[in-house]
Amino acid sequence: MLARLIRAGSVFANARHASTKADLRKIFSSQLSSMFGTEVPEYNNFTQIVAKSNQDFLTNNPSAKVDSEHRVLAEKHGAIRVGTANEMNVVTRIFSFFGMKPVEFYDMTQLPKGALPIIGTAFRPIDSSIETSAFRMFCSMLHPNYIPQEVGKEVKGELENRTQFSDRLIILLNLYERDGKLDINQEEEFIDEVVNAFRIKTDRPINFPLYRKLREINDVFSDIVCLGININHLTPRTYDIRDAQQRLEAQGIPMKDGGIEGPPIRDDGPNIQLNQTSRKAPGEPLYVTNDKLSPQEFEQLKANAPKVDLQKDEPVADYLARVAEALKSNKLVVIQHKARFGEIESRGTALTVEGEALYKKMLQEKRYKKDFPKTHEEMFKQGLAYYTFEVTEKFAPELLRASMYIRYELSELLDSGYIRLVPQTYDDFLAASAAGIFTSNMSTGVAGIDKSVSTDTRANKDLLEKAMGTSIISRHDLYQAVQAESAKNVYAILGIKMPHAFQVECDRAISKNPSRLAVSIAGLNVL
Ligand code: OOG
Ligand code: NI
Repeated sequence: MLARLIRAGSVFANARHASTKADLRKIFSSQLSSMFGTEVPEYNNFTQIVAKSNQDFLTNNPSAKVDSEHRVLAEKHGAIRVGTANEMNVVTRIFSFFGMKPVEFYDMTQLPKGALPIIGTAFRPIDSSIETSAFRMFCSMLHPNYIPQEVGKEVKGELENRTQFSDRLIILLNLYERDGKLDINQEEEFIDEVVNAFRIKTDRPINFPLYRKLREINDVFSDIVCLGININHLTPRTYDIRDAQQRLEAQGIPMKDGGIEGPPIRDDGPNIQLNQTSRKAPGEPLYVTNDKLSPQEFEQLKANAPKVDLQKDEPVADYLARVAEALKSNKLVVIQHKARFGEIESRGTALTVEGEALYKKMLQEKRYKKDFPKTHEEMFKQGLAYYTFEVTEKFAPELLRASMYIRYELSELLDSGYIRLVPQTYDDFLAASAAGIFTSNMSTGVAGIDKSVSTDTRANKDLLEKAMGTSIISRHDLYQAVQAESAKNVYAILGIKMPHAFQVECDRAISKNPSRLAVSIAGLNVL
């Protein structure tokens, strides 16, 4: 309802032409939130607690040196899991409508701990419209190699025959790709169709024998195959993730084991990259059956179906055996499916390739907190993190005079106070954290994936790119291009020339900027 008011009121009403990508993302994100809040009622309480933490942070830290308020308070990411290359292809095209492009490859099959049968990427804005709406979507695809042979035929049959997208959605998508836009009514309709496609499909009985085999291997597996595409979390961004976590716990919300994922949080220096944690999935009712029930039979049986609850720390095989037992005397049983949860995150500064290497090394040597540079100036001068630059109020006639003879380095301009640093926010994800989040709701005693069928990361990335019909963008190319453009810009504003080698370096970074290169999908220019 709220989303409809927003649409009717501000954004759409004034838009004579197709809306901007940022507008579309705002609407999409807000409609997904209301849908998710209706399906997972705990989510509303969860987001209110997080919002209060953010408000109090802003009251206590009015000059907080993080992203602008509108960005942090409105920002969210979602996650979906798809079952086939075809589905991956369609979601890639859907996200492109919202100006969200695949950035970075996350290979969960190759993780040393808690490997999962999935490979993924994150769809996000790759141009400056990220400042207006940074909505992102982590999307993972089931890796076909890991479908166990004994259920191979059944799983493939299930996946190939299912329809996750309505005919209307596909028609509108084709129309958009043909014309490069939709009209306002079609945009609205398209967003409704996409939100519907991302609802959980718990309104029909699930085939228990298949569900059982898959869940015993891994919950992610049974979720993808048996429940279809669904938003499994929608993560608000926090200013202070530890404060938000404490408040959630104080309200009796059970948080995941293993604490906050990502780099250790520092009180005496800028935080880097990404920190995340999540609540344990509340578990939602799922109807299972061994039979083929007609819709009428299903409706009749629903009211009296017994519920079999998962006990604390109960091995999944035992739990599912109890369900199988209950199914001997009942055609329909309600079980607990633990997939959807609540996550929170806080975002720090993006590190360069060198910065990431140094961070990793120091982390291994257990001296990151002590020894990693603690100011933005140092991080910048050592080339460890990405920045943009702003010209300060300092008056520059002497700079202009001297610049006839001297070409100033960026660090000299910084030292003399002509420019200031603005850290670039880390807009991506971390594979190890993603795995930590993925596994946090895993049942006790799952079998894990069969490593003997694994292929290397390059082959896995190729597989995902082929499915998507487009290549995955490197996060470093994006951050580097943004930094280089900003550097050129401050020299232009100050009216001075760049050192030659630095100019060449900047031009090279800018020419590699993927947001300027058309990403081609199915032969069409969709940027
Ligand atoms: C989790 C996907 C990873 C994150 O924030 O790292 C993710 C999942 O699908 O369970 O969203
Ligand atoms: Ni997430």
